[in-house]
Amino acid sequence: MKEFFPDIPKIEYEGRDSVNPLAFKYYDPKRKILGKTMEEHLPFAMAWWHNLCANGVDMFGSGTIDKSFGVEPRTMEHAKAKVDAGIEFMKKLGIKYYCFHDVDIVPEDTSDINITNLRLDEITDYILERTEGTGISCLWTTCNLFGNPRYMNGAASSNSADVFCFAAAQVKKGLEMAVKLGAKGYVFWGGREGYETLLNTDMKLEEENIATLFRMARDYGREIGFAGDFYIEPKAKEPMKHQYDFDAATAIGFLRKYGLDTEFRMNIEANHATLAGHTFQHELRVCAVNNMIGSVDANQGDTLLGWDTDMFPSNVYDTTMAMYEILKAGGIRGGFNFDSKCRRPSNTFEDMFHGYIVGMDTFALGLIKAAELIEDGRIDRFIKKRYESFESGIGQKIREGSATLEECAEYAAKIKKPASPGSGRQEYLEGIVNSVLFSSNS
Ligand code: XLS
Ligand code: CA
Ligand code: CA
Repeated sequence: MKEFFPDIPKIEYEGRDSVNPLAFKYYDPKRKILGKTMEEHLPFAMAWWHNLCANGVDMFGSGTIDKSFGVEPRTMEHAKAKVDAGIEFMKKLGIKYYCFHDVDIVPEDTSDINITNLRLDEITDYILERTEGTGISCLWTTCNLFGNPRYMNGAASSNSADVFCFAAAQVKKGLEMAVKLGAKGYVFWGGREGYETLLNTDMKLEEENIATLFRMARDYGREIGFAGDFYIEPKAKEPMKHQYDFDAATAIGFLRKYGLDTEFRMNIEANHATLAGHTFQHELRVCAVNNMIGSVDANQGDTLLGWDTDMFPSNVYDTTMAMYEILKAGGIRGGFNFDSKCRRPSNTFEDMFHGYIVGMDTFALGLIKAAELIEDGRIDRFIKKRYESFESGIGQKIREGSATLEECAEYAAKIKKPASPGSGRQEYLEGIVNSVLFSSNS
């Protein structure tokens, strides 16, 4: 078998003092944290699209890295070379999962969907054959319902019923591939499900049609034996000016309205939180309190830029607070898919390894620090004390839902003036986070 990355060895854990660029400093797969190994806490996944397809092209310039893998692009031979390169890449990093859109794994035949589907059958057979015995499998599948010009007005939210049917056909195939590859989930990201102007938009119909596609997918998926989770991946904007799945709270409200909240969860992407004006932690907390944590698209945005930069995560503060939410919610159901790409000038295969190394290490360090914060206990104790007025007396009755408006008013009249609710102590708490982050325990 041809080696695609001959200069890259297997990436091993060497510890925080290592200066070897091709080694993990924090990700030690077998190390136990709060009773589970790091690899159990952090099921990492490779994103087919960024890693094996994207070549650095942007709106102002052409590609900077060659991803032909030595064969003619947009052929089945190329599709297979990508499978082989991807498996070598995952093995070298110890990554057990991958995620893809339908047209990441084969070239789409834009004049006949039947030809595309035959290609998908062929490539998924090949993926199964090549991953057999490797321990590598599919985290989730999804469909590209945004790239082809037919989706210019949306997919499920298109004004055209023909286009809706094409989206449905792709989702059907996407679910069949999820079952065939044993995927844990199926993702809906509504790239074009939004609008540019309300002057031409029937928002009510568009939203109803999106819910209809979700319902069809759930019914068909369950019928063919798909036992995994359906995920919605919220994103506020880009490519559309406004996207219907704006953020986690909006998407959860949407699912509840249409009775889909028991089988759908969220796939939270850090960079999309930034675009919605939220933190990654905020989006995860919204999911946690609604029992909706599904999977994570691991990346980071640049707060100085207003678009989706899909950078490899390197900000330990953010991953610590994200892992804090995930640990407190009982862990991740899906995994951590690196929906991340190297910056355009980082244009070698070695840079792709550096991207994954920094991303995996940043989540590993975030996990270590989040566990330390939980074990430290000061934040939890502070929050418990802060709300203690709801543990007895009138507060307890309010909490249990048995107090009336009159009772609360009578209580207020009796005490005449409330005592101070107490300091929020934000600076003290931020200091605790810093002292844990920069302790030398890791
Ligand atoms: C784009 C999205 C996309 C989804 C899958 O911004 O992140 O890549 O993860 O369609
Ligand atoms: Ca994503
Ligand atoms: Ca993104």
